[in-house]
Amino acid sequence: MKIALIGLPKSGKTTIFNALTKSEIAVDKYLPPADEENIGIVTVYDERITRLCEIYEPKKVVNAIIEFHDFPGIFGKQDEHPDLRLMTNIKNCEAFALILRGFPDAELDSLHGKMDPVRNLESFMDEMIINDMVLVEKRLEGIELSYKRGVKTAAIQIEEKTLRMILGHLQENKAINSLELAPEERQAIRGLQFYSTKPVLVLLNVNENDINTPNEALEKIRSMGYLAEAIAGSFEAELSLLDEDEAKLFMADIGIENSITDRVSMLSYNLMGLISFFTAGPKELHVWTLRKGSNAVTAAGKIHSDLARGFIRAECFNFTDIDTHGTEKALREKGLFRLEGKDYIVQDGDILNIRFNI
Ligand SMILES: Nc1nc2c(ncn2[C@@H]2O[C@H](COP(=O)(O)OP(=O)(O)OP(=O)(O)O)[C@@H](O)[C@H]2O)c(=O)[nH]1
Ligand SMILES: [Mg+2]
Repeated sequence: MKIALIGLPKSGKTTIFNALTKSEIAVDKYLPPADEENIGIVTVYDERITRLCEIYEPKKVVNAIIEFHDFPGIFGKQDEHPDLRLMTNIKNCEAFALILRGFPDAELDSLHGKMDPVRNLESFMDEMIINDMVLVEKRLEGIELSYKRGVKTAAIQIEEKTLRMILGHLQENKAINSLELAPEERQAIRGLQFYSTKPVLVLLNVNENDINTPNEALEKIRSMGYLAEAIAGSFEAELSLLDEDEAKLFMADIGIENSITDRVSMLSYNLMGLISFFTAGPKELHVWTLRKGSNAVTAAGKIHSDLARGFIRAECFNFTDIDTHGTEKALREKGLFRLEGKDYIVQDGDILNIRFNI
């Protein structure tokens, strides 16, 4: 999964990227925006892995990962030419973590505008929506041209209808992700890359002494329907360079239990409606990521397309059962070792063994 860290200039994106990925990329108030995005890969922590390793003693563990892409502050600068390559890279990410400045700094106020997280969020979303509108309008012009040339297939007509509906929605200043689209409409626009289709996690970057005080802006942002959390960016970046025990002491001081990486990973899973399932054996324990509500065939397809194609059934039990009873043998004896068909909805923590035939 790729998550783009984006936001207005100097909101603390790189600081938070450093904290998330234990990197030490230079941050400075006066640095011009970088030319490139920074990329870092983190392992998604799952406490169930330790227990599963005790039970299966696998030779190898394959964890779920998240790729964080830290983009320079290229938004909020309508006067300049946008860097199209960076904008495309942003759209190639599956979700956005939008970093808002929530720490006071008089110099940054005068250089980049007053600290006002709610307004910054609104202007940021406006910019996403305007960019999407431009894209829709360009594509509609292209479709008009095709019509003039006599190309008027059913597919292109569905696309036009869908785009007009999207345009109306955007003109009401609403993000595309709040619009219900039928599968064929979704299919019709799959070639176009929008901003406002992406799920957005809002991270309000505050000073460490503000992390536990009620934050009006954060509450307001949540009431607007966003998944939002306050993060003490600079403090977390310093913590990420300490060893784990030392970091824990400082975290306890301000009442944080989990590392920033674990918290943001968990929020990202919630944001995108993701769950984990496992395949487990003496050779390998593998954590797989799946959209909540997916069936056993979709899960099988995550492992290999052959498993989805030749799916017969899934041998299945949940982590909580093997955690309690210790062995697969005990689960069979207790009747907790299930055989599930194609339509079985995979649950978080399921351990699956796909039977297939091709
Ligand atoms: N006081 C305080 N300063 C911060 C915090 N987070 C970032 N800063 C400072 O804000 C400035 C900008 O931080 P960066 O992380 O480079 O911000 P950015 O969003 O990556 O900046 P661009 O990529 O240039 O848009 C630096 O001087 C940081 O030290 C914070 O939580 N508190
Ligand atoms: Mg940066």
